Amino acid sequence: MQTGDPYHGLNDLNLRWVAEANWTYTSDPISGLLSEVESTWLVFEGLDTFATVSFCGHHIASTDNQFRLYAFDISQSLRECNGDPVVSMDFASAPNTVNAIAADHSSESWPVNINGLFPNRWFMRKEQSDFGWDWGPAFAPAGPWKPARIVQLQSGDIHVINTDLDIYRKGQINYLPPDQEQPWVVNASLDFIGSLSGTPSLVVEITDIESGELLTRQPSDDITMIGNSITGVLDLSGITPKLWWPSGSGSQHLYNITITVDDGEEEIARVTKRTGFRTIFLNQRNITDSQLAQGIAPGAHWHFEVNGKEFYAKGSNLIPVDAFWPRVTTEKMTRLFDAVISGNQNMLRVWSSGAYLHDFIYDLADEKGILLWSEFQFSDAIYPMREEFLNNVAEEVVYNVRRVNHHPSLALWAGGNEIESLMLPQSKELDPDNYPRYVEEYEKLYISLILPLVYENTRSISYSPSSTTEGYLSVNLSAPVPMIERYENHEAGSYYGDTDYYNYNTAVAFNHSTYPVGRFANEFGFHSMPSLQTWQQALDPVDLHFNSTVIIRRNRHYLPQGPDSWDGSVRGMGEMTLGVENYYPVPEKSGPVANFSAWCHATQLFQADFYKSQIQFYRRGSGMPERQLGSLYWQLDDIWQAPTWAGIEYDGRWKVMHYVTRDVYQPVIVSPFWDYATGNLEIHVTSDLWESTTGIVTLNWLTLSGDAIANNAGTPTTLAFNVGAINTTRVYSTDIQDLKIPNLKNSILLLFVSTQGHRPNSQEATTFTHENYFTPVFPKDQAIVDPGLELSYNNETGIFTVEAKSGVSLYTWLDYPAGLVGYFEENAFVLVPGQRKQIKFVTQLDSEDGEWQKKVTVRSLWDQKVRG
Ligand code: BMA
Repeated sequence: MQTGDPYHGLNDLNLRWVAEANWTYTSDPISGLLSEVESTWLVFEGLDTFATVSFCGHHIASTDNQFRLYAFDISQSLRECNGDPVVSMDFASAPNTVNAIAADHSSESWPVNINGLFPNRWFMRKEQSDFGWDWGPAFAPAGPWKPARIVQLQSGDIHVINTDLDIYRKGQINYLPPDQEQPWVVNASLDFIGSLSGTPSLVVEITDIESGELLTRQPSDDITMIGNSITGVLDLSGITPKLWWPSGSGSQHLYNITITVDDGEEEIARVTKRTGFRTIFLNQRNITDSQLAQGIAPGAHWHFEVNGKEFYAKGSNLIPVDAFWPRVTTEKMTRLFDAVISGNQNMLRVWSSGAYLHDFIYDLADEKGILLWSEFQFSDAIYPMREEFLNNVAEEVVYNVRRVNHHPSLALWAGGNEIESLMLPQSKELDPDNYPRYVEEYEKLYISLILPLVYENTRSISYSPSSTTEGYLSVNLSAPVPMIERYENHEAGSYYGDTDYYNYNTAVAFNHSTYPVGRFANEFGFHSMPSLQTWQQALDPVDLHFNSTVIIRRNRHYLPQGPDSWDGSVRGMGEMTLGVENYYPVPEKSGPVANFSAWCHATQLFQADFYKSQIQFYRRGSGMPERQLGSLYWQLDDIWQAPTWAGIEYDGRWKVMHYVTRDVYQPVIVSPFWDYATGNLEIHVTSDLWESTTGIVTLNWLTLSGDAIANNAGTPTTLAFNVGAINTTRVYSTDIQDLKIPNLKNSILLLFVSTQGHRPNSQEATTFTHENYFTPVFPKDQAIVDPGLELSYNNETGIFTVEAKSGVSLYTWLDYPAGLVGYFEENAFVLVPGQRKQIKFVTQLDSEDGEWQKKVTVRSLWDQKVRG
């Protein structure tokens, strides 16, 4: 990376002048435009954000919303233009513009808004993290961020600028479970520019992409025209398309739907959208009596159902993959989504406030079977209530709901990030007198305004006003506030809504009683350092030490309140350090870079163990009274090279965490639950298969030299179990003190589960296995020995073999050099003497010299500990 690259060193701070300047973009002179047309249009799919557009020197319009499509009639300007016209776009500095708006609307202020590095982000409809977030830089880019085009139309021509394809079960209503016995309905709606004359007809043709067969071709006999939209509805009674399923529960069957519009004389519009048939429903209904009788705690559900089937949502939160969207290529997204799929994830929460994702990203998710819980771009702030602001939001909501509605990967619309769960409680605490006003404003924006806009434009997608809520009490679409949120109306012993949990007191990280018990975990996590290789992309060698100024300033947790206050970042560095010191041997390498690398890795060990502990806990909840049905950790990916919550570093390299979450997101897992205060140890098998299965858990106690502990320390060596569909069973419970372990520090329990079953929607019997382990002391207290690790590579088979010659290898870690991106099929594992582990590397991007295999290294906890 060049030192001038915006991602180098402290450039995001040094380049603030770029964000504070105004920028003009101009086109080349445009030749070839026709003069004999009825109308000429300038169509912008995305202008970021405060733009003034001119054409041939004529002012055309000013815009103020990054997330809208704008179409301007420039017919008059073209007629008056001499020569080839030029399109010019003046972008005003977003930081300066919002400061001016804030000053102008000085009466509008709120007690809780969280600033980025630039203040006042809530006054703009622009990616909120562009002003800095606790994982990202503050570049506040400006410019056309999506394609633009000129459209010329003859009389009677139309040009489609947006399509809303809604596929649902007949009678489906957003907040009620769809009836899977009903036929599918296709509602196809086209938004256009130009003028439609005559009596239009609309035909829908559905083709199976895999077989190429035509499923149906039908004219709609139910056509409506409202403004510049034409809508046709079709009932697919008698037609049974193959269903689309998320990854892990079936195939991703896709269809092309072509909509043609005819004006009575000729075809005037044709649009093809690739889509799929599925229902996806967020069930927030009350727990029924029969569910209570099954042992589910009272309250309300909070889980997803696909095609009428309850399933366990496994995944993470997606943040913008780059501060500059043009760098977000199909190749980069394919690598990331491949890592999601191989990470055993089926759902991503597309966090706001980033940007509404491009269609090509939804397309990839459609292909791979990744459900995308999508959100409107509001986050950790209270937003203005001025009418023009709300009108602007309404346009943005309608455009984006319609634009992405045909994607089967679309799973949910949520109003924004942490507004109800964080902003409302905080404003109540800080300004109790005005709390009713904040609630009213919350409801006005996210419920009275946005909810009906969602429901009017899609019947297939559920809506929740905020990412984390306690669910709703009632829905009444004719009421001024159509959804009454539950807020604090709780009954003791009942569970409602989804959970969001962060705890930076690392002393309690492995105390399960500190984790939230709820129906669905939509955010939880802890930050760690990226690897040395990733740091080297962005930092000068002199800055490669743990608390270097550059690293501290690239640590935005806690978010600096302005570019000169870094106390929070120092605190964030301290939290990572304590996470290591509390539980792991502290690295003491003699070389400064080796020591730095070992420290970075150690922070990743803590992060990975913390996520593992929580994911096991949440998944176990599927068989507990809370009937917990989802785990989406914070966060999947990185926007740049920095200490963050990500499991995948900026260029695609996996941290320890992504390997570990991949492991505990397998369909059937065995996991230990240790209450270190009481000594209680429980072993559970958790399965998210849709059928009950039986199997065996094997327990094997060893010393850290790899010798068997006599009588298996008093535990059985095998345990038979039966686990229900999407459920958990406790297979063993004991007190550590009752076990016969000569030296707790020198012991490890290896767990292995094996069961036969079927993946959802599959006839094929599959053997599911999972390995796990438990040690009765934390790693820093373990009497670890040198495992004598040996690594070899076979050129012909492309397989690495790892062996531990002299002891148990904990956190065995294969590391690959800079210059390529990919992942080992297994990593961060336990290896016992005598075991030979054979591992392949999946190459995703190789810009290396082809000799990288020789530079692969292996290390374990032992190497973290010893000098060297
Ligand atoms: C939550 C998220 C993000 C944030 C993360 C880490 O608040 O919704 O806004 O980046 O935690 O602090």
